[in-house]
Amino acid sequence: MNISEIKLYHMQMRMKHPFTTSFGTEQDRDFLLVEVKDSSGLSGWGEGVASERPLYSEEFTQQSWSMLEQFLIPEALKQEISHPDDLQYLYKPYKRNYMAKSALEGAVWDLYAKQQGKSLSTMLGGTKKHIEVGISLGIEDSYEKLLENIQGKVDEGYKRIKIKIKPGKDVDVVREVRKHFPEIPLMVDANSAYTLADIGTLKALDEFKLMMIEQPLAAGDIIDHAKLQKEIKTPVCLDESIHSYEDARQAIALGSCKIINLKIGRVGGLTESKRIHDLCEQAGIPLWCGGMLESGIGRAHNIAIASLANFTLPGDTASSSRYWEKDIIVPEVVAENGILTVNDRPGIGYDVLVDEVEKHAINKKV
Ligand code: OSB
Ligand code: MG
Repeated sequence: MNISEIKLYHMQMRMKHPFTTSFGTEQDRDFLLVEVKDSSGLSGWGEGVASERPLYSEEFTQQSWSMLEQFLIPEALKQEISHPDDLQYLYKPYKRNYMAKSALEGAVWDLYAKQQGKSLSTMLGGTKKHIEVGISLGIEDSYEKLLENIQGKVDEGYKRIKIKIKPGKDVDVVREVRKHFPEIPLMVDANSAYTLADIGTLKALDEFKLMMIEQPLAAGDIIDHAKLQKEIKTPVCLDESIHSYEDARQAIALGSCKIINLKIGRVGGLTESKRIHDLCEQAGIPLWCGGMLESGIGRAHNIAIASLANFTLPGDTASSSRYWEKDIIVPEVVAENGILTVNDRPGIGYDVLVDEVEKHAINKKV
């Protein structure tokens, strides 16, 4: 593959609304972009989805920057890469740092697809032309605000509603939501806020016909989740416990979950995402594509991976306008009645607004 230059951008973009989970509130999104160029003038783009602080996982933006600057970019420029899959082998000696690896790998995948004149979805083996999307709603101080948020998103046509929960904001909140919305496809995400000592609370959630409960127990845990899944009817979905094909294989073998939320950044890139997809397809474990409050660039990658057949549940890849006044791609991502159309233009299929990228970049490196 012809790669002539790799550029790194440290971005800061303010979201329209603050987003609160069990681990904190975020409104100023701090993330990375990687641009990989070839000598013919084509550019591939990838997004580094770590946050400013290591609250969701151990990774954070400045760490991803260092990882890319010191190790991953020099490695990619030193070796001849014939296919984006090669990066997995190149990066294997460097432990974890999946979001940093994924940022560069995603840019290389986009460039590779553009060089072949094919869409990223096609290059990854995607078959769906339309994907269903849901929405993830943060914790609110009042029921009124949460119910209003849900009503708005139901009216927009989102295919399922996910609400964040934390100890003290769980069973009563879900009961209130179900009182007003008895039939909507509903799920909860705890972002690892509970332990097995809270089994009573988690069991109490069983009565609300939830599609699933996402990551109730500790990040990385698959042992206690397996115990929990045996005690509750609601399917457990793992997010922060799955960082690789091996994690997914072990979780499935132990019965730790019935569903997996796949995030490209969390598992180190599209090549690993595809392996996990194929494993889950064979094991009968449905997937959906999670989100990390991405800009349009990360969002475009999410849409491409979600076009694979075993992404059978609505994902968190909502419209650009849910997050941003103005996204950094055109056209913006628009879910119509909860359905996204998979782009068939080359690569990620959206044009990056480089002026907008420059406007929000607080640091750059060539
Ligand atoms: O746990 O899925 C999560 C956002 C940031 C970090 C973790 C999570 C989330 C979301 C929002 O739920 C998903 C999105 O809309 O991008
Ligand atoms: Mg989650």
